[in-house]
Amino acid sequence: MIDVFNPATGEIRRSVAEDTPVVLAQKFARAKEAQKSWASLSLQVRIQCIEAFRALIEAEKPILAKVLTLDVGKPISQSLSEIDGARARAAFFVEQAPALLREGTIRQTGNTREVLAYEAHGVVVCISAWNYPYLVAMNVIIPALIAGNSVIYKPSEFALQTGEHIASLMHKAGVPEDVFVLAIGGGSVGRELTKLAGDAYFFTGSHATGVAIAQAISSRLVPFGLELGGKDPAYVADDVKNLDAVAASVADGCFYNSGQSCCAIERVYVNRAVYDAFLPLFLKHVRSFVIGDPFDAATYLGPVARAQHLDMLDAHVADAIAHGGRLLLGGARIERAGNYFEPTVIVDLPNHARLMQEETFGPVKGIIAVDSDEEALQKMADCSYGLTAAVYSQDESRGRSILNALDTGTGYWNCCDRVSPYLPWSGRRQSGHGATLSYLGLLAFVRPKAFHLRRI
Ligand code: TXE
Repeated sequence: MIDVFNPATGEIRRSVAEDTPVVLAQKFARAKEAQKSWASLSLQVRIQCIEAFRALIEAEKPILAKVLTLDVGKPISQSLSEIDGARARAAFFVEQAPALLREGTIRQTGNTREVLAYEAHGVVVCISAWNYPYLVAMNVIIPALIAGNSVIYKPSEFALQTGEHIASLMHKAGVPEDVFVLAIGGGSVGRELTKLAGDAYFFTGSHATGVAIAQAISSRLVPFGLELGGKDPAYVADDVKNLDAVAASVADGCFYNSGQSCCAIERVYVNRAVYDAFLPLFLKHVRSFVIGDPFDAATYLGPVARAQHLDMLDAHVADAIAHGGRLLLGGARIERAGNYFEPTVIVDLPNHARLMQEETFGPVKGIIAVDSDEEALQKMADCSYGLTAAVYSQDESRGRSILNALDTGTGYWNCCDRVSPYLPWSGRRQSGHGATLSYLGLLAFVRPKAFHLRRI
């Protein structure tokens, strides 16, 4: 059994039985069988189901947002925004699929026609996460279904009711129950899914679990995608003009969703020439964030989703201070029901402190002053993750020269913490393997088939 909590109150909402290995094997067998008929439908019919799913999400948005906030403690305004974002991602794949997946003659040479076609993998296993349950799921399940795969979808145990809603709306939209199958449970159910003969695996979660999944399936040589953590840096150069606007952007990038975003700004470097002016502006914006009941429309900072996460936040604060860090704001749990932690800002800490190296994934941030772009680059690169990096500067070439030198899948100039379905979303080093979104994120769910057709 797994207990489902309300992160804002700490109360248990319900206890849910996890799928047993036998149940999972039966679900898998049904998905394998059903995939053949799903793939034999026309692309247009599959797209129509996704369009119907999008319409249902819009129609049921208020209740879906309420459940999302109940599941993970996300402020209701951010839950509504996430659902809108999920619809936009699905719309991207609907728009792009017909042209991208169409069979085509690549070349006619002599009397031989060279043709490229795409085929579905078969059964795609999607093991998903709790921080953006809709967005993270859409990256995988929408392109997988459009491409003709069946999907076994295991939502995070911390976003279970949201996962149940996604499944029920998908079935209501016309995707057969055996084509989109919900697997219920936590890590042990995820582990069990890696033992089944999935034809492709797509995972979002921690680096450690991503490695465990890749190792578990590696002997089967099936394609897999891993969207893991990040330790995303932001650098404020000495030539920025509107320092207050930059401070507001960096503060939002740090604390949106209580910092529980893989592309949240995790660490901040500020050129010493503007450091003394930046800090009070940054603190002003952080202090303006409303902390409270996630169902209050004014709330910007709710609880963190998982109670055990508070221990890690405490540990990162303690380590930073033990290394000489100076606490400017917050630093402790908030004395109230639920998993609340004060928005916390620590300065004067070394770059090797845990807060500047390990994924904190919460409302605790470190800021370090640097004397040059070279020092900023050196400190930003000193990390085992490679998801995103941001540079704030008036000069695009100055920003690009730093971003080009950093080994990350995404670079931001004068912005941060944003994902576009039109651009690939990829992590390097400990941040992941493969790409979702963009045309790459659609082709990840098919296999190419080359035909050499000669008329004789
Ligand atoms: O991840 P887990 P959690 C990072 C972030 C966060 C940390 C832990 O730093 O603090 O990961 O989050 C399933 N085989 N990100 O605990 O444990 C599990 O049931 C197969 C960043 O959520 O990796 C859940 O469905 N599956 C990330 C999913 O894996 C297993 C978003 C993720 O769980 C499994 C989320 C196993 N051995 C967390 N163990 C991002 N990129 O945004 C667990 N699972």
